[in-house]
Amino acid sequence: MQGRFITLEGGEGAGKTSSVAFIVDYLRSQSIDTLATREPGGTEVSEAIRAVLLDKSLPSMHADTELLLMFAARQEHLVRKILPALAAGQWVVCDRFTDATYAYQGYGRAQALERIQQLEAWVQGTFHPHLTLLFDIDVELGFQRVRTRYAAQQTQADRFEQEHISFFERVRRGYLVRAAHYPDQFRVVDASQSLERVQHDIKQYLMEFIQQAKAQHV
Ligand code: Z5A
Repeated sequence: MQGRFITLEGGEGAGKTSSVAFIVDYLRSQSIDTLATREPGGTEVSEAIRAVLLDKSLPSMHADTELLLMFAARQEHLVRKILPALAAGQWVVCDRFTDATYAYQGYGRAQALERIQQLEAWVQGTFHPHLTLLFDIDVELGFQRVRTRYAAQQTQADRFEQEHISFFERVRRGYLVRAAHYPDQFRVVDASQSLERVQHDIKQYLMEFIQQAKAQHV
């Protein structure tokens, strides 16, 4: 079977990162060779760019710089890791991808969507995720979860997490607009549910997706 590119998207505390291992385990249980990665990041160079992007001790960055760094990290990630893995027949599960750029830089920071489209076309050509699981959650509930995690892990907010709540409301809306525009790509998961219910829904979507992939392969 050909490789497939699955992305996980959503706002703060939606539970994407918690679900990566579940998804990878499920795909492997179906004998699918699977690779997990994330954005920004995924390669040594892209992780270095991530560190700059999230570093709140740096002076504030121009919105264009942030946008270009996201795509610079993505370029490296695509050519060094994602595309080779897909060419080798692996399925790639990526915690965030270009839909995050539309949601955060486009809707969140009000960067022109046409600009993002231009960069997307430059870096990706016609390459897009085969499936995107959007973890949708009320912004305040997501923040409550993140605050609980800070307390448990004694960590602190990064540069993005310091934004005002209205920023994250715009991000959420942006994701939902994209999900409505691209119904073949997106599956929306109600991330406010218990972890068990969330995993149940993810499994249903994955079963359906694997069946489609197998049917296309025959
Ligand atoms: N960014 C961008 O602006 N543009 C781009 O193009 C890209 C990214 C690619 C880093 O992302 C930042 O980069 C991100 C967007 C920006 N900004 N922020 N903020 P990241 O993915 O590394 O970081 P994150 O999105 O902030 O992760 P997060 O806040 O940790 O969210 P999450 O991964 O969806 O949540 P989680 O860690 O899985 O869960 C949070 C807590 O909730 C944790 O304690 C869990 O145990 C708990 N949890 C999870 N699910 C449940 C359920 N169902 N019930 C109860 N508790 C739960």
